[in-house]
Amino acid sequence: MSKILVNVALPYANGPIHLGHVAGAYLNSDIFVRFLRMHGHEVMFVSGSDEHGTPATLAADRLHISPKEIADRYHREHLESFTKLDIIFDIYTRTTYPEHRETVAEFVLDFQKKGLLSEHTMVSPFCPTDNRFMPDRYIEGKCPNCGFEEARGDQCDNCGKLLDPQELIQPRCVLDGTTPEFRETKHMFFRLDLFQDRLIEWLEGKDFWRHSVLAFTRNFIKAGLRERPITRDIEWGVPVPLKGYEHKRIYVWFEALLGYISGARVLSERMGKKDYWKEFYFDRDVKMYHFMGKDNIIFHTIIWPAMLMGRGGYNLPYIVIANEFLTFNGKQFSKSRGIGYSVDDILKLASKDYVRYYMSSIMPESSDTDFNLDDFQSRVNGELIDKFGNYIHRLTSFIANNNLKISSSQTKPDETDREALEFARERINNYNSLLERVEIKKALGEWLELVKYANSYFNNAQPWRLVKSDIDQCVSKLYHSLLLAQYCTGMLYPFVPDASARIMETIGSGKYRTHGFTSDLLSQEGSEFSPVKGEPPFEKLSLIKENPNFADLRIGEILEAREHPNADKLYVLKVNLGSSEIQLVAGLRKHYMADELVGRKIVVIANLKPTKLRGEISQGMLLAADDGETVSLLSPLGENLKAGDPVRMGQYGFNNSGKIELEKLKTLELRMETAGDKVVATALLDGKREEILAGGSPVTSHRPVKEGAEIH
Ligand code: B3M
Ligand code: ZN
Repeated sequence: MSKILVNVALPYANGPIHLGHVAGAYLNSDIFVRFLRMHGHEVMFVSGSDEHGTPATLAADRLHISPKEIADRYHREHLESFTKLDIIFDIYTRTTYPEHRETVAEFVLDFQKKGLLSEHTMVSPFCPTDNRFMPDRYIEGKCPNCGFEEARGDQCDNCGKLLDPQELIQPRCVLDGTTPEFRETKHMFFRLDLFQDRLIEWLEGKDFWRHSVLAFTRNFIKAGLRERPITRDIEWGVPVPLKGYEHKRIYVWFEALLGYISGARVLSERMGKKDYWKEFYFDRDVKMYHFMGKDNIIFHTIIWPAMLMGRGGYNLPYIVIANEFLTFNGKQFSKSRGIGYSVDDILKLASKDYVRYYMSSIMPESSDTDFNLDDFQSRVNGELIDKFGNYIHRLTSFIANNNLKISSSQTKPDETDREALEFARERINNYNSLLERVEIKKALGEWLELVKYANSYFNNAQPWRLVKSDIDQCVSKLYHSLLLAQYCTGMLYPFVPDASARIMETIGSGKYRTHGFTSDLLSQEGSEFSPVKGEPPFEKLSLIKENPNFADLRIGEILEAREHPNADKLYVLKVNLGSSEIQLVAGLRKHYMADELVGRKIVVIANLKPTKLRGEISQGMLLAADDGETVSLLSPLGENLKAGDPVRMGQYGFNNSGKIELEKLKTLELRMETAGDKVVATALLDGKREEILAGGSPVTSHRPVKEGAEIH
């Protein structure tokens, strides 16, 4: 038993938490922490909101509100989203806390005293339109390294290279498109160059890290470490405690890292043990784990340890664990680009247990992995429910239906039972050593192996026969089946805590009743069972429900638009539906020029019975919003959408392939509604408003229309 510090990257409080974040750092760290606590370790689990920096100001500038409002809103929402997923930190701190400013000031002043800071004049982008210096992130352009067109002034999202805005080819201001001037300004620099040798030496003991993290870090250092500016010409941020820097702020990364320390301090104060955090940072036996997505590696493997070395006396990270990316249809999750699900969106479709289970099973540990609704449904139904849930249900109902009392004192293990216990012991030992190395996916694989084994143990034992022929033998087999159930449930706990607690109640585990999930998995102490008969522990996951209107909504791409020969309000459109092309007649001539239509992605009802409109055949219908003044086509967000992709209404999709009459659609009530900061398309289904979703993201209109606008 030891003290372990688990720090998870502080997400920017600038937009909703999505499944990409969850898979990147938050779910795996929560699983790890639950696992550690199960083994009796004293863990401090820290994360929080990274509130400063241009991610927050950019979001604020776009919405015309203050960065503080953005940060307040998303801090609250993030904490709610994590809580809803049973991701529970000991402290979810904020970088706007006074304790954080104090910590930052202490570090900066100490670095200055030690000669670890130096002042230089640098050239920064200055926007002549706004008459101010622009943060690096406000400048975009072409990446000099990989040619990506939308590289940001601080880093290229495509190849990961850290950049200076001057390095961008054809830089432009993201707010108004102006080409920035580059002007001189003074800044304080951190002497990262002084740490080159010490970092190399420190990394020598780190061969147990994931290869990708270590190799990336070593290459970065090999290229030579340079001093890095740690101040910025902005207003929103942590003040710089140095003379002449009253109007500047600390660079967001430099202070956000210190959020781990200030968060631990805030937690200690809240616990009434002011110096508790020091035990974690100064006691040499404590291991410090860091979790993050792969785009945060360099900050945690180079800058952060250098800062701790510079300050002196602090523990250095024990391990830095960076996951790869979760993708959605092959693209990186991004709420702002409309790719994938936010936590709140996915929880409308599936329970937290199912989300945690599926995300664990596809955790992007060694390569990017793809999130897919159909895979989600089949893993949960096939593994968690059919294999595990059914096992528990068959076992407990059999015992209850036959009124059996199961007691360990009555059991006489035979060869098969000893084999079963040995098999379980091996699985659990593997599971333990995998989770110690934070190998989530493989550890879950060990669980699944044991679940399958338990099923065949139970089937082979045939208790329904023994109950008639040999009751002692029957009870003994059931006892061992319950023991296997207890092992499986205990192993599942870090992944799916809520359901595991319920199932421990169902099997009536005495061990669980006294220890909860805090005792060694293999210990059989207290393993008596009083199972209760109940409902099956899980309900089948059905992500896609039949839409009661039977409308098959799809993404269409307009290939051609020509004027209807016999009607001056109508166009005849040729629309690509992926696997087919159809012709549509649409009354859009008053609202769109033909060339505005061509190439546009739209939402189409693709399964209408064809009709003729003034002599031209129409094989479907497109959706447009009309608020009385503006008519706008619905426009699915997300550049990754392809023609033919299904469009869902909440979790309602289309499973059937029949054609429907126009008449049938009379019941489909569609309307534009406000959701967050957007006006999005919705449908009324089973008495509830459901968002119309393409690729998991809401469908909007490309011209602004008012809330309440009807959709035709
Ligand atoms: N906020 C980056 C991110 O959210 C950054 C992490 C800070 S950890 C100190 O991806
Ligand atoms: Zn690049």
